[in-house]
Amino acid sequence: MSSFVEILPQVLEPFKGVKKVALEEYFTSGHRTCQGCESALVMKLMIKAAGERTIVLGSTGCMYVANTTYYTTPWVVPWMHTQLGSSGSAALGTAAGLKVLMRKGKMKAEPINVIAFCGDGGGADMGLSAISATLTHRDYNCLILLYDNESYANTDIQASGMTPYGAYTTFSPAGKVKRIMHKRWKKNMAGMMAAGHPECRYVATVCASYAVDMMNKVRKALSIGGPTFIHSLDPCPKGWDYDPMYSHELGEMAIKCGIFPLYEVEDGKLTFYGQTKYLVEGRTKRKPVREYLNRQGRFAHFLDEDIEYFQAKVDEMWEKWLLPGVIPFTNA
Ligand SMILES: Cc1ncc(C[n+]2csc(CCOP(=O)(O)OP(=O)(O)O)c2C)c(N)n1
Ligand code: SF4
Ligand SMILES: [Mg+2]
Repeated sequence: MSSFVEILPQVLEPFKGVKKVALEEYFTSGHRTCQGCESALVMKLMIKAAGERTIVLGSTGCMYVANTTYYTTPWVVPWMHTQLGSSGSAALGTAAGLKVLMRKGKMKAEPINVIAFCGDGGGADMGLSAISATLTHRDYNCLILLYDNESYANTDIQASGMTPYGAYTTFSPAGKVKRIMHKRWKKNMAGMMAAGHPECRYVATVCASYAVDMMNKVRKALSIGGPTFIHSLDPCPKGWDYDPMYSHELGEMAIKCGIFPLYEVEDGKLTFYGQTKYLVEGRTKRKPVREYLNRQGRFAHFLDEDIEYFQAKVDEMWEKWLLPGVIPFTNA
């Protein structure tokens, strides 16, 4: 009989306030992301939350290319690039590989976090099937973090399945004949992962504008173990076309307008948190989406009717969905 003892995930207690956040940095200088890049902040906070016993894998995109330009890297932990659609496979394969090496006594048996990140193009479009498959394998401890800058940013801002309705991208430029080129409502990625993967014990949405909350969701996902999934909304000055100093504020506005609800689903139980919880409980009111859209050049071509359409769709998410912003069904 094997004497191998199953390695349980390390329990990472939540940071109790900003003053208690770890000081160590594992994503440091040496990258070339744009000024104000929120996705780079997500990387920094994600690995700060996870700590040094972590392997990071990442699919092609800004967080690969701009972070590991020839012979430089900001990563202080082991890091590997994986193909654009492969964050799910890389996460599962690495977690499985570690497990086998430990079982065979070829490396010290200890909890090691495995995090694979992907962009919205790589994760919500191209790599969706691999992520879905990974979330069905309960025996392997890995976290998939989708950083959503709402375009294929690295190749110069093409529309993805996560690009908001009407946004200007290089694939959907506003023209004289057609003002709105991109008419799809954004995919509901976290809701889809939570609703469709009974073996996945934890799904959360985060925004780095609420940094401590964001880090604590990463810590919780890693502590729960098994395959877990986090979706982060990341303002991108280049693709969204605004002054880089407003990244933080735009993240907050996306939440306060109700465009991106913050929630977690743990073992099938849904909890709204942060500003979204206040909205759900009626303690605050949703800000008009106009205030958010008008701050970004990618919506500069919007007329009043476009803003009204956008507002009506967000209202629908809140007023008609079975669970506000999460489950897009209505009771018959
Ligand atoms: C299979 C494949 N198709 C296309 C590309 C070209 N490519 C490299 S990065 C990228 C954009 C990825 O977008 P996303 O995943 O959203 O990450 P972001 O660049 O926005 O950070 C594309 C299309 C590629 N590397 N591999
Ligand atoms: S294009 Fe956007 S996501 Fe890419 S490095 Fe610049 S700010 Fe970050
Ligand atoms: Mg992207």
